[in-house]
Amino acid sequence: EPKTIGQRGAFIVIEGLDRAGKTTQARRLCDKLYSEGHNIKTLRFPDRTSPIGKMIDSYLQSQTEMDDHVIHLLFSANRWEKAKWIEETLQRGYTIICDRYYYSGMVYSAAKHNPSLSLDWARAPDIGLPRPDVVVFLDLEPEEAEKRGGYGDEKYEKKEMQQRVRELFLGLLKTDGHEADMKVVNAGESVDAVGGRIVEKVEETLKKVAEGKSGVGKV
Ligand code: 2DT
Repeated sequence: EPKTIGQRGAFIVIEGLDRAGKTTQARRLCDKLYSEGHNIKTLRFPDRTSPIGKMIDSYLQSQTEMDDHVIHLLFSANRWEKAKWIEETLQRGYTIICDRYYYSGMVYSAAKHNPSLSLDWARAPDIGLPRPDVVVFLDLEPEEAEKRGGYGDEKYEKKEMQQRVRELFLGLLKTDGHEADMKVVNAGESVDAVGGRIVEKVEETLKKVAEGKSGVGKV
């Protein structure tokens, strides 16, 4: 019998740097929770399938140029397209495992050093989105990422950019927003070890949600 009947699901976000293993770990977590009887849905941002997602994809592949603010707002709009679905799906008892969310939105845009695009400016359009119950940040040193075969060809996959993104992610932990609640996991270890750490963080959260101690909040 599914564990989640009559109870809302948990909203779990996996964040991190390129090459940190987010996609692999999200899939593993999905399999594990599913085998334990949870109802699961997965999600990833950017969701490149919608019309806005296709514009984002074209930008990331350097086929379209866009002002930094414009692409930022498209990434945010791409989340708003899914906001209602996220809320309804959680209420229906599904736990959602989401690969990237607005934390990536804030830090990748702020990492561009555009003087009119601060971290605060970057956060604003995401205010009001469903707030995750837990965010696991997979941290990886850029040197380690390079050892894993280097970066791909997309827009942000350059060493200096990744370095700034990492500093900004780690900086979020020291702010007074709830971004500071991210759980950091060292992604430099083996797939199994990292997976085990993620499960620890997630189980704590599932317990809180089951006990009604984690409200469905807003960003
Ligand atoms: P993937 O490689 O995970 O598909 O990400 N990004 C992502 C942003 O700049 N802003 C956002 O809001 C999100 C969700 C991170 C593609 C790239 O898009 C970046 C890497």
